[in-house]
Amino acid sequence: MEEKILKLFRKNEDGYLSGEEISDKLGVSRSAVWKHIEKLRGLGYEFDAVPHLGYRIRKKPDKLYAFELEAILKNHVIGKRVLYYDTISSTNTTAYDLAKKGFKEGTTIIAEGQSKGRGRLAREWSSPKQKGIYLSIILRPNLLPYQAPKITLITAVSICEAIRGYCGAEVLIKWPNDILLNNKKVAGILTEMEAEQDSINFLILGIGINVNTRISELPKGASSISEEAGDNILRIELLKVILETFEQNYATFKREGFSPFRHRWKNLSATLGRRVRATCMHRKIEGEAVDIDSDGALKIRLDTGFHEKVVAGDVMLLR
Ligand code: BT5
Repeated sequence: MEEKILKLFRKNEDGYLSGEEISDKLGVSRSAVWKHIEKLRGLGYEFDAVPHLGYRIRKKPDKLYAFELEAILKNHVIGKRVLYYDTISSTNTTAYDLAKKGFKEGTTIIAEGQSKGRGRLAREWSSPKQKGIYLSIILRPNLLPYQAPKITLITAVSICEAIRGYCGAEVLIKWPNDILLNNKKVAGILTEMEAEQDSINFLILGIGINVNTRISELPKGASSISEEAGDNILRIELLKVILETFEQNYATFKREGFSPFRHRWKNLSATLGRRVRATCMHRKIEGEAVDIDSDGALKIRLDTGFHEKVVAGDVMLLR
């Protein structure tokens, strides 16, 4: 019922709606309308209530409520179904459990905060409540397991394109999964999957973005879009743009593979042309990052002149 009331207000953007109109349109009593308005107040909506005119929404809460997102999202697959949580341990863990139960491709788990947000290799992901965007998407791509890293790369491209389009911040990608702004990490991607030897059952795409987070709430070397780009950002609007950009890119990827993204990734790269130290399974490889190949592996030119490819791992930018 609260969602229906919000829908009525959405149709009537600047005007007032009287309790009577709402009760007529929704077929409930005036006192029921009042109770639902109180419930919405509890969710953070602020109303002006003027005698003879009725109610008007003065302010919406800065929340990523599923029903608010669904009302503005133009997607067909990604985020078609959204599960919203105030705080959970990790959206990736919840998404994994739901994927095992058969939830469809595109199902998106969103949380305002995470108590055990994860990075790769069991690292921690700081997830201050209501400051960032923490989400996981269930994907069921028809790929071989070794091709999964490409999903991380097209996601990185999508996040950069969305942030640049939405607020102009010049974010770049540090291979494989970091999004940097002014050389500081503002977002990360965690891709996990359940796979057989020759097929992926499902893949969980986890995305964490520091949007309005203060530097003091983040680990060293991290920052947020608002800290670097100035303004306080409407998280739900940015989230919409990210999901819409990803849906388009994921559809292109399914049709045409990674090749349309390779040059876009290179244009957004903070890695290529830099001297790097890559750590891959305890091995350290140092040299100049010169390219990514058609599978998304990073090509490094060693000081000896030979090249090595790194398929997975961490990269430190040296100069
Ligand atoms: C990542 O790992 O960058 C992947 C982060 C994915 C987070 C999302 S949030 C939604 C979903 N649910 C989850 O539980 N996770 C995903 P990695 O490359 O391993 O980087 C981890 C390192 O980044 C940590 O060891 C810290 O040094 C640093 N870090 C931790 N929290 C950070 C933050 N909020 N912003 C920037 N850096 C952070």
